[in-house]
Amino acid sequence: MLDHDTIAAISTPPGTGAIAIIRISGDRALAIIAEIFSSKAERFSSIDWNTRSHEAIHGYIFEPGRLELIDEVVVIPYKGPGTYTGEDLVEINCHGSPVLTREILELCLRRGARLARPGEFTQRAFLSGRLDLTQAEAVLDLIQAKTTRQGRQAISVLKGHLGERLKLVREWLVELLARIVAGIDFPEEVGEVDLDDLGEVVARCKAELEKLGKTAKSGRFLRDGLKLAIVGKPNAGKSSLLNQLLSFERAIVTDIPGTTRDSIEELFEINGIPIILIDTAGIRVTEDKVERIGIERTQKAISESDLALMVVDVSSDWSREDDEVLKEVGGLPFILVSNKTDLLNGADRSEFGNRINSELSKPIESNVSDEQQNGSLNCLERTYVSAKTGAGIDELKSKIEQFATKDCSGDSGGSLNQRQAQLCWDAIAALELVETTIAAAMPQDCLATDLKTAINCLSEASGEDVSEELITEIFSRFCIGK
Ligand SMILES: Nc1nc2c(ncn2[C@@H]2O[C@H](COP(=O)(O)OP(=O)(O)OP(=O)(O)O)[C@@H](O)[C@H]2O)c(=O)[nH]1
Ligand SMILES: [Mg+2]
Repeated sequence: MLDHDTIAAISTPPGTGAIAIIRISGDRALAIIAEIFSSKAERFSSIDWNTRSHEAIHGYIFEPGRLELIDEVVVIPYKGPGTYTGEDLVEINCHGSPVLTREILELCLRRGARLARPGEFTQRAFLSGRLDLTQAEAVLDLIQAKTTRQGRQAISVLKGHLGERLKLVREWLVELLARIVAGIDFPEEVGEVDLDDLGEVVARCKAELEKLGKTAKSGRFLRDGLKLAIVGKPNAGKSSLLNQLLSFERAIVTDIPGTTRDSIEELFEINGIPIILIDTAGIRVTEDKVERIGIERTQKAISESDLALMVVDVSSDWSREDDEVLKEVGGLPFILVSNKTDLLNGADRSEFGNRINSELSKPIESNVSDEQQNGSLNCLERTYVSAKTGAGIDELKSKIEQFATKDCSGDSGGSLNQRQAQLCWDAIAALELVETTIAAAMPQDCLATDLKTAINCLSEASGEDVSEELITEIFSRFCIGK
C-alpha cells in the first residue's frame, strides 16, 4: 500500500497571509529543493541536504535556467524516517501571496512532485507507522476544532494513549486465542485453557472496552455539541432561563402563560463544550390550536435531546402540569431546575425541596412504560436558580458540564470517535458470545471464531488491519496539504 512518489501541496489556507507553507514529501523531496533553492541570491551556494535536517535555512527560490528570483524564503528540510510522514520532507516558508505560493508549488510539480490528495501527508504518516488510526483521525479533529476544549480533546488522542489501550486489549485477546489454539493442536502437551482464566480475561477485556466505548459519548458532545431542551409548565421561567444562560435577551418573556409558541434554538458554550440550547413551549393540556402545535414541537425537541432542564416554579405548588412535564420527559436524563428562588426564603426552599422529593418518588400514573414509571430514575441532579437575578446559574452550568464530560477518560486519554466506539461495542458483542459458549460448557474450539471477530474489530479501530477503502474515506475528509 506504500506509495513512494513525491507529493507537494500548499499547507496553509488559501488567501493572502504574512507567510505560506508549501510541503514536499517523498523520495525526491530533497532533490527538488536542491534544484530550486539557493542560500545566496547569486545562486552559488552549495548545501548538503542529506546532512542538514530539522534546521531552518534562509535563501531564495528560483527556476533553474531563468535569471529572476521567485521569492525569499526559509526552508526546513527533514530527513526521513524521523519526520511527520516518515519520508524525506521539506517545508518551504514563503511570502503569503497566493500567486507566489502557486508559482512555487507549480515549480515543485514540474520538478517531479505530484499534487497531494486531501490528507495524504497524514495518510503517509499512518502507512509508515508514525501514527495509528486513532491518532490520524485526531489530527483531523485538531484541525477542525472550533473550541479550545475540542482542541485539547484531540491533542489527548493524538498522544496515542487511546490507541495504546485498544492495542493492549487486542494483545490480551490474541494471547488468549493463541493459548486456545495451542490447546486444540497439542491436547497432550498444552491442554485446554483453564475456564476461570478464560472468563477472567474476557471479563477484563469487556470492562476495558466498555470504558473506552463510553468515552465516545462525551467525545460526541465535545465534537458536535450537547442538545439541551428546557422544558416545564407554562410560566415556569424557561425563556428567562434561556436568556440568562445565553446572557442576552433572545426569547420573549411575559407573565402570560403560553408566551413561547415555537421552539427556539441557540448555540452557546460552557467551558468549550458546544451546547445547542432549545427553549420550548410550556407543556399543558390546551384547546388552543397554535399552542398544541407548539407542544408537539416540545415533544420533538425532547426526543432529539441528550439532556433536559426541567424547570419548576418554586413560588407555586407542584401541579398536574408538572406531572405532565415529567411524563413527557420520560426516559431522557434531566436536571430538575427549581426557579424563582428570589421569591423564597431559606425555610420555604427546604420545604419546597421536600415536596419535590416526594413528587419525584411517586410513580407516574397513566400509560407510560415501566422504564419511565419513576421520573426520579433519570433525574440526575437538582438545583436552585433565579432566572431573574442569575443566582445559581454558574452551578447549573457546571452540572451540565459534568454531564457532558462524565465519561471522558480524563486529561490523558481523550475519547474515541463514533467509528472506533462502534467497533468496541461490536467487539463486546462478540465477547458476550464467547461468554455464552463458556457458560454452555462447549468445546474450546467453538470460542475461536468469536474471539477472532473481537480481535478484528479492535484491529480495525486502531488501524492495524483496515481496508484500503476505509483509509481512503477517512483521509479524504482532510484538507489538501495535511
Ligand atoms: N421573580 C421571578 N420571576 C421570574 C423568574 N423567572 C421568570 N420569571 C417571571 O415568570 C414569568 C414567566 O417567565 P417566562 O420566562 O416567560 O416563562 P416560560 O416558562 O418561558 O413561559 P411560557 O413561554 O409561557 O411557557 C415572567 O413574568 C418572568 O418575569 C425568576 O427567577 N424570578
Ligand atoms: Mg417561554
